[in-house]
Amino acid sequence: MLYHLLYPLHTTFSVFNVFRYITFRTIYASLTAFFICFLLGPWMIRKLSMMQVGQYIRDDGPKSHFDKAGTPTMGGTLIILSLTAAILLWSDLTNYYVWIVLFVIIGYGTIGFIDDYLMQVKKRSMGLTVRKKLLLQFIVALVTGILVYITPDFSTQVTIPFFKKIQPDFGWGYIIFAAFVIVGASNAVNLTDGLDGLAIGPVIIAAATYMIFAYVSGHIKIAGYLQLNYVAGAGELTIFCGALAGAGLGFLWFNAYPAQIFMGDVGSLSLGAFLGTVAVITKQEILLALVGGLFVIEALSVIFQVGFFKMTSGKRIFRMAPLHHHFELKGWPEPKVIVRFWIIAIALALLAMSTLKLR
Ligand code: 57M
Repeated sequence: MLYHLLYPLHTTFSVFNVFRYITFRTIYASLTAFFICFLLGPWMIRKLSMMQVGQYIRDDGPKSHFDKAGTPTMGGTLIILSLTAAILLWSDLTNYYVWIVLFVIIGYGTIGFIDDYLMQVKKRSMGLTVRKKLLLQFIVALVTGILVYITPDFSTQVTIPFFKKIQPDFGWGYIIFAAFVIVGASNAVNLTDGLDGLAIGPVIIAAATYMIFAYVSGHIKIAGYLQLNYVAGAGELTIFCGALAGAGLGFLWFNAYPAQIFMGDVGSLSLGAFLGTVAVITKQEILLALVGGLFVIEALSVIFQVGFFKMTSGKRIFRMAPLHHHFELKGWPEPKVIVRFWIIAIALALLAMSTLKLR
């Protein structure tokens, strides 16, 4: 809105020219989202506590989690609110991709909200059934895939990291591929969200990384120079990624160990889906496995553990899956697991960024 209200004034006051720049608007969107989250956080925590929206803790998990019972959850609503407000203020609302990403966040936020809400109503640690949750996730993801596919000039070729000459064209199959990227990312972030700040830290790191990729792929000259797919309009997602990083930092303030609030499925499902969608639009779909490598490691630990558990009728590879529980049960203090996992996430994001040159 600020962009639409203030930029036209640049013909009279040249200072408003600054609103034209994506970089300027990204910084302010990020600060706006941060401050909304930071300032509303205490109010939200009080409100959720008053409404008794507290976490139920499974009794088969690590014992160190038992005293987390009652921590207010559904803090993801605050992230979504601050992110949306920052986007409405600072981005170009005529941009089609901005609306696609908003649709994804609100769609997945609603699925997560229903899940969290049912958990509260049923007063136990399970909300929607896995099957229903997956079905809803696929419906929103397929609609998103179609919306992207029908965008004029959107390429259905898939970028393979480190190999610029190999770009398989998926044709209409791209819709299904995009849906898998979005659903996979959403669930991987959800599985990671099991220790204080463990999910939001790598989400901030991934958002900051895609902020660079969105800028580059939406800039015809830089994309050409780096021999990346140019996606007209994708530059506006730089602002979105910056706002997510800002909102994430604001949330981390309260979610840092020992957490005063959890994000809930409303947060984890929507943030994961956000990353998947941005990866699709910026044409860095497969690179997400590296940018969000920590989420992939956590998801793989569950796949292997559950597979092995079923095949061997009860034997385990890890002490407990997802992987963060394994290290907790080995005796690592929670903050140590969290910070070490963040370090891995940063290293993987740097590796992913090197593909800008190493191709
Ligand atoms: C949800 N939810 C957290 C919080 C957060 C297939 C199976 C591996 C699935 C998996 C699962 O259900 N994962 C998804 C994980 C929960 O956090 C809530 O959920 C939201 C995210 N969706 O925002 O609202 C708990 O995590 C802790 N937490 C924090 N700080 C945070 O900032 O400490 C969360 C956020 C919270 C809190 O304790 O209550 C969760 O872990 O439940 N299932 C599992 O993860 C279970 N694993 C399992 O059963 N593994 C088995 C294999 C054979 C399937 C095994 O390895 O033996 C574990 N989860 C728990 N206890 N809680 C096992 C035991």
